[in-house]
Amino acid sequence: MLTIWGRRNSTNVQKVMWTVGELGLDHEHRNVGGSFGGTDTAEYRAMNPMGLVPTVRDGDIAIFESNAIVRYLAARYGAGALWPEDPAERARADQWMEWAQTVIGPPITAVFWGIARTPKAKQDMEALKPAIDKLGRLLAIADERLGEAAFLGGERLTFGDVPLGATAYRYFTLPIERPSLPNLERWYEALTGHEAYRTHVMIPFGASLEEWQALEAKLA
Ligand SMILES: N[C@@H](CCC(=O)N[C@@H](CS)C(=O)NCC(=O)O)C(=O)O
Repeated sequence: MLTIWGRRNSTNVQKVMWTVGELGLDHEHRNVGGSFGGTDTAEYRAMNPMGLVPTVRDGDIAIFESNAIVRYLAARYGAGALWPEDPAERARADQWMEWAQTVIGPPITAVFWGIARTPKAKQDMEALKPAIDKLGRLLAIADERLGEAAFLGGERLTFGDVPLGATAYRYFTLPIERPSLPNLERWYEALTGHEAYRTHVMIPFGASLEEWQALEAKLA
C-alpha cells in the first residue's frame, strides 16, 4: 500500500498528491506537519530525517524530498506517460522540474509567505515588489518554452510539469500584478482541466478546521 504523509496545503505535498491522483493510485493519506504535528516522532524521523513533509512509503521504501517522490511515482507507475521512456525527452522534463524548484521556488515562496501566510495588517507589498517583478521576468522564460510545445517536457503532461504546475495555482491566484504570459496562461488553463489538479492543487491556501474537515470528507 502506498502511504503519503503531509498536510494538503503544502505545495510540496500537492506535487505528490497531484501525481498520485494523475496516476490513479490507491493510497492512504495522513495529515501531518504544520498544526497537525506528527513529524517529530522517532517513527516519522526514521522515514524523513528532516522532519518535513511530504514523505511517502511504498512497500519497503520510504522516500522524502518531493521531487524525488514525484520522479519515483512517475517512473514506477507512469512509464511512457508521466515518465517519458526516451532519455532525451525525460531530460527535458527533468530540466524544467529543476528549474521550477531552484529558480522559481525562492521568489514564489517569498511572495506566497508575504501575502498568504502574513496577516493583512503586516503585509508589505512594496517590499515584495522586487520578487513579484522577478517572477514575471523568470516566468517569461517558461512562457517562451510553452510557445514551442503544449507542456514543458513536450506535447504531453509529464513529471516535469508538476513543480511549476503546483506553483502556478499560487501565482495566478495571489493578488499580485502579472505580465501577460499567454502561453503560460494557456498551459495553466490546460492543467485546471485535470481533475487531479483541481482536487489536490486548487485548494484554499490556509483553510479553517471546518474547511479541512469538509475537504477530507469530500476526498474520503
Ligand atoms: N525540499 C523539501 C522541502 C520540504 C518542506 O520544506 N516542507 C515544508 C512544507 S512545504 C514543511 O515540511 N514544513 C514544516 C511543516 O509543514 O511541518 C521537499 O521538496 O520535499
